[in-house]
Order: sequence, then structure tokens, then C-alpha cells
Amino acid sequence: MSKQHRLPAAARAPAPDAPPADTAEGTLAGDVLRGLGATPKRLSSKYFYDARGSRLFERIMRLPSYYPTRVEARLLRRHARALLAALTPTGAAVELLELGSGDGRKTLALCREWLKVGASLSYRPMDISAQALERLGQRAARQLPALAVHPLCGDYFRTWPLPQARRQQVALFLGSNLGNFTDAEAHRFLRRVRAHLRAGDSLLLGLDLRKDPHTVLAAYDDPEGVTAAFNLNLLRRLNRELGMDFDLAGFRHYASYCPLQGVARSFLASLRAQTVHSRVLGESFGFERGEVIYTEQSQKYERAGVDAMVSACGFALHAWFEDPELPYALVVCRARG
Ligand code: AVJ
Repeated sequence: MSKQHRLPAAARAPAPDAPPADTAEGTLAGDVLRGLGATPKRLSSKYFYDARGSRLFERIMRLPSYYPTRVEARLLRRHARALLAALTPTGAAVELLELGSGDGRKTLALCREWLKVGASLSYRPMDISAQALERLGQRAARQLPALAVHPLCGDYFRTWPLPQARRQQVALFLGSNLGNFTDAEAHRFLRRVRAHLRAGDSLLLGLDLRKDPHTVLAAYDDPEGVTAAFNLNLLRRLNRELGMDFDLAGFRHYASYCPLQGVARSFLASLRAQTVHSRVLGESFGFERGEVIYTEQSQKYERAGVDAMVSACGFALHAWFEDPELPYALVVCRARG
């Protein structure tokens, strides 16, 4: 059935002079149209990171309850040299590709340690945020002028640089960002990374592990309310970019953690029955009182599962560095032949 038949034309028509929105899969308009039309409603966490959302995420990373950032930084510091040896067993020159580098703070600290022990290093941070790459470039020039930095802005699978002869590629995917994917998406992602690498190249994953459920839940439900503001910011973004009329006071952040599946989930719960309209989509969405929008999942892993996952995607699990106090792992994966 064509879209026009579902609602009277008058209810869906955008302003007469507005071009129809691009609603292809993977566009904000298309993903919101389908996500809010589905049961249960859902929105992709990849849309959290507009300028305001990125700033809120930086605040999350400094929250006492949000342990992953601190634990990962501690592991990178503690094991910097062992990581270099595990990632580059032949001691070849390294092209370090960081997928979603953000401002690259943790990685620059790692580069500093690697340069100290004489590694030949070129660093290619890749991110969709030009702003973040700009800040990274400035930070690098200030703190590590000896490091060759070549930022790449855009979708990393499209901008992936061709391997240089005699340089080993080492891909970094840190921050437990893999955890935002479903299992199927994570497999697809890892296979795509593997397809860009040559046999013997490496991938370093930072992955949050299963632990006391209270600790995990607290990381996604801070008393300061920063995670709530981060989650609600998604609605603010839709108001701005899709001409929607979400009342932010009509929704509340709800976080859960299921220790059986090892997955933290975030939702926005509608505090009353309400209808929200999008000018750009020419579409209305009804909410029951208590109805939720599922906005994010953060998978917590265990070693056997990670081993099976990377092995199914063309890698071998080569080394595993785990924090003794708060379970979190740096996983060295080697691209198999
Ligand atoms: C950046 C995806 C790793 O899932 O822990 C933090 C994002 N969401 N608090 C995570 C996030 C809510 C974060 N990742």
C-alpha cells in the first residue's frame, strides 16, 4: 500500500514549498519515520551525537558512576607497551586507524607511550564530526608535535585508506562502542573491518564486560541526570531537524540492565497519552501513557562470546587485557589469512 493511502493527504502534506524529505534507510528522516511507526517504538542511538549530544556525552565520561571511560584509559596506560607488542609482533611501522576517534584524548596518550619506545607511527583518526577532528588536530600539535596525524572526516568504511606497503594497519575501536550494535550489526561491522585489513593486520577493541548489575545500571542512571539529558536530547534534535513538537517534559529517561543477557537498555517513557507531529515528515505519532521509545542498548560481553564473535568474522583473538577491579577488556584481534 502506498504511503498516501494510510492517512488523509491533508494530514501528511508538508508545507507546499518544502521539498519532500529523503526517507531512505539510514537517513534521520527515514529512520525516525520507521522507528516511531514501529511497535515497540525505537530510535537509533547513533543520532545522539549532534553538537549538544556530543558535549553531554563528554560530561557522561566524567561522571563518577560512568566507569567505562576511566577503566579503559587505565588499561591503555598500564598496558601500552604490551599492547604495541601484541598488535605489531613484527615491529613494522604502524598506520593507526581509529574508528570514531572523537577528540582522541586516550589515543594520543597511547601514541606518546609508543613513540617513547621508538615505534614508527602514523595516526589516522576517523570521525563523522569535523569539529572533534579539528580539536584532536590542535591537541596533537600541542602535545605531540612529533606525531604524524592525518584526520579523515566521514563514514569510516568509505574513507578507509588503502594500505601502504611495509606499514601494518592497526584499527582501534574503543569505548565499548561495539556494544551499541545488535549481535547481527556487530558481526557485520567486524566483517567489514576485516575486509579492509590484510592478513596479519590487527584490531584493538575496548569492550565493557559483565559485572555486578548495580554497577552497570548506575552507569546509565546517574543521580546528576546527565544521561537523562543526553537521552532526551534526541527529542530536542528531532524537534529542530524534523520540525517535531515533542514536549520534553512529557517524557522521562528509563534505564534497565538485564544480567541474563548482559545488556543495558535506555528508553524514553511517555508520561501521558499524547500525539507528536513532524512538519518535515508530514506525519503524526501517537503515544499511550507509559509507552516507551527504545533508544539505546549497551552490550556487556564475556570472553567466550567475544572469542566466538571475532573468530566468526575472520579474526583470531590474540591477546586479552582485563582490569582486575572493574571488568573491562582490551582485546587484540589478528586478521587471519
Ligand atoms: C559510547 C556507546 C559506549 O553505551 O556506554 C553512555 C554511550 N550512553 N551513557 C555506552 C552512552 C549512555 C556509550 N557508548
